[in-house]
Amino acid sequence: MIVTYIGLGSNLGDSRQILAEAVQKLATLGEVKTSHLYQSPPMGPQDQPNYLNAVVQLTTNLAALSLLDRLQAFEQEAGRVRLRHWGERTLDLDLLIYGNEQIQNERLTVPHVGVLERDFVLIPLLDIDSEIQVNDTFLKDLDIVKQSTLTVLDDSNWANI
Ligand code: A4P
Ligand code: MG
Repeated sequence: MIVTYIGLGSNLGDSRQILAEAVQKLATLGEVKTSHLYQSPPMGPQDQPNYLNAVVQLTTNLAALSLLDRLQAFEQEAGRVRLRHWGERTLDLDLLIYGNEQIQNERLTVPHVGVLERDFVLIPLLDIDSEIQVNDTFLKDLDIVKQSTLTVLDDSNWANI
């Protein structure tokens, strides 16, 4: 079994519902743990709504590319349309971390390029594992974590799992 982390984001449609459904779909692939749910200002074009973001820890025996296939299928099922780079979307599922593996091929870069730079990824990752490291860096020690612009939306069991 491999411990993986998936980043969830949405800023179109009923984002809260869309993310809760995504967690339930991820739970069909293995054991899941969820972060809190956050609201974050958009990275990229500013003329788009705020995002809801969360991270799920998924322990699974799926191979990385098979997992990516499932994530992309879940995005499509959520009616994903991709309008522009870093632009609005109903559901974005990014494979952030796959065990300790470094993966580099035409479909997949893992750890995900944004992990160390995005507070909306780092803060929820730290909810799940406060000692988590990527490339020998303790995520809790990064400056961006201390200057976060995120708002926690809910401390309860938002994904209903
Ligand atoms: N791909 C490569 N590596 C990975 C990986 N680790 N996980 C490839 C998932 N996919 C990976 O993905 C394009 C291709 O990346 C896929 O075909 C896959 O083979 P995509 O989902 O179509 O596009 P994308 O990369 O998600 O879009 P884009 O526009 O590059 O954006 P990002 O980097 O995902 O960022 N602001 C806030 N506050 N919160 C957000 O969640 N998200 C974005 C999107 C922008 N601003 C945001 C947020
Ligand atoms: Mg993506």
